[in-house]
Amino acid sequence: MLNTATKTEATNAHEELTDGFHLVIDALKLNGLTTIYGVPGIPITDFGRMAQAEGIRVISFRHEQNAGYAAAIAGFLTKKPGVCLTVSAPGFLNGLTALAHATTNCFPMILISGSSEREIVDLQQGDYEEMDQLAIAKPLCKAAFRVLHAADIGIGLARAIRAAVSGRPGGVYLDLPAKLFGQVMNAEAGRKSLVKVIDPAPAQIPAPSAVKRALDVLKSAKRPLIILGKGAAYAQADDAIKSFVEKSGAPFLPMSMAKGLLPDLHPQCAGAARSTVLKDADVVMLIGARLNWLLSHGKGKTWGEAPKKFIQVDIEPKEMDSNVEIVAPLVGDIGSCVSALLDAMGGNWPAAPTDWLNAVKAKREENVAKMAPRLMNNNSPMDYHGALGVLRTIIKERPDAILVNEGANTLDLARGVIDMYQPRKRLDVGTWGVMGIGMGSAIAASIETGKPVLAVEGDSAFGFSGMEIETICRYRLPICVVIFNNDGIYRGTDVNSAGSDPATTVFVKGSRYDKMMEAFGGTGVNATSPDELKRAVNEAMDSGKPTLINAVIDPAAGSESGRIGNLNPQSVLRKK
Ligand SMILES: Cc1ncc(C[n+]2csc(CCOP(=O)(O)OP(=O)(O)O)c2C)c(N)n1
Ligand SMILES: [Mg+2]
Repeated sequence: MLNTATKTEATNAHEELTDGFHLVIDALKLNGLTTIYGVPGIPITDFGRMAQAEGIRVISFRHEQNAGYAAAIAGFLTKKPGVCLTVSAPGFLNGLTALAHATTNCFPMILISGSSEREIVDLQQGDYEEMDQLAIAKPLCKAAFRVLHAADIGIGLARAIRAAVSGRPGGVYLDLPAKLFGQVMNAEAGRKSLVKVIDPAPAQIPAPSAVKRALDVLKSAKRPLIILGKGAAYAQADDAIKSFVEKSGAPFLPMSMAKGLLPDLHPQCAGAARSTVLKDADVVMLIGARLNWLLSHGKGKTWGEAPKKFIQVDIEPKEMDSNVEIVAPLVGDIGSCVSALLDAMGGNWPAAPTDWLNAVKAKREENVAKMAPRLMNNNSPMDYHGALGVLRTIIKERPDAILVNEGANTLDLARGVIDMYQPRKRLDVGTWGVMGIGMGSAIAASIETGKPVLAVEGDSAFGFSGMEIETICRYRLPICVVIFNNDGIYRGTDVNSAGSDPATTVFVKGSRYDKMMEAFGGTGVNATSPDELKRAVNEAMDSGKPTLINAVIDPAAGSESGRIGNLNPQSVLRKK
């Protein structure tokens, strides 16, 4: 509904007017976009105030990049575009990394940035925060639009929403020049100009022949494997996916953010036998997962010698054959595809071959048994396994909590150790392995779901968004941040052999990140053993109070680049 109370009096006695500010607000509300993540300033300060006054939740951050990451993950969690709001040039650029991240990860997001005077920008006459933002945004997002007339705000936002969520979701840039906000027009005409987007992400039904082809290949498998990607988690087709996986009887492997779609302790889960199933499977069905670097492009050593057939379920036809031949492409939205597969499987789908299931089970049990004692150590200072063993139990006891996770060792080891039990509860660095998503993701997860959040952060990773702990305290969010403090990036033991400057990967030794939290009125705890860590996290999760725990980790415990050290370039020349 348009808020008529705020409309200016007409010069023409009876005409009721509205303006750009209110049309943007009304257009957002009409489309159910009721949360904005951003940083205020010219030309959007008043817009933020007015939006707040009219019932939109405006979460004000300390840096646009974190607001952007919040919007991106809000899109993943809700299937509605997360909205990030920034000022022009520098604010816009700060938000752009997150927009590109959203696009890369297929999260729907709209970056709305105020921009400077078009006439001055286009003649490059040096306006306040002058920049041709639309041109810069274009290559980094799915679509980019600029609105010049108040009467086009409705259609502009409609285009942005549809572009963000339809087909393969992604980031959209919406450029709103300063002058637009102050433009006035007849209120009734304004009301009529708004567009409520109908069916913004239409179902894309797969062809029955493609469904049959996929099932024929799956049925022919001696060693089938299903890989679930975060596209499958995004789809919110949880029940259908679970039924399909169970009916197929095949082992499944969840990618990082698909963990919990089916519980990690499900008898078919092959998470703890990853290398075995990738090497030995003969038919691999990808559901909302891409054959990018995270899956070694579907070829090479990781995938072993055994010939493989790939089935791929994805909404984007261009994804097929991106790296290897896909013998059964199934193009459509994940929900429709999985339902169609289930229907076409009928009532007597054959069980998966027992020798394969037994082989996977044996490997899984062997790996779990190997890991178990390491997770129970109570060493001080802690190693990763001792600390993660505690957090693993805490998530088991609190399966509806959301886990945010970033770092190198802190990420790779937590992903392997902490089992997830429910869909969309694990939020992490995504396709790029980007550091900095931590506090933005934690804040959005809390705001969007109302659930408690546990953020497990490397000390380096945390530094990218650390100032947002003030935001967490300001909004009193039930977020517990645990910093795995090993004095540096990967390890805290590096030495610079050539001079007095510290090595590039080390930080101040013995830092007390918990004291930062106390500065903003939150709870800070220094934990030096798994027992202390356990007590502190449980207290934080029980109280719901913003808490930061400095978990002291042995600086020698980690390894270079965590699990992906092999991606570091090597030269035949000796390392200096
Ligand atoms: C935006 C960005 N900058 C830099 C990197 C490179 N990088 C990868 S992991 C990492 C930090 C790892 O250290 P930490 O978070 O302390 O985790 P640890 O391995 O020490 O547990 C960095 C800087 C990145 N991935 N993303
Ligand atoms: Mg570290």
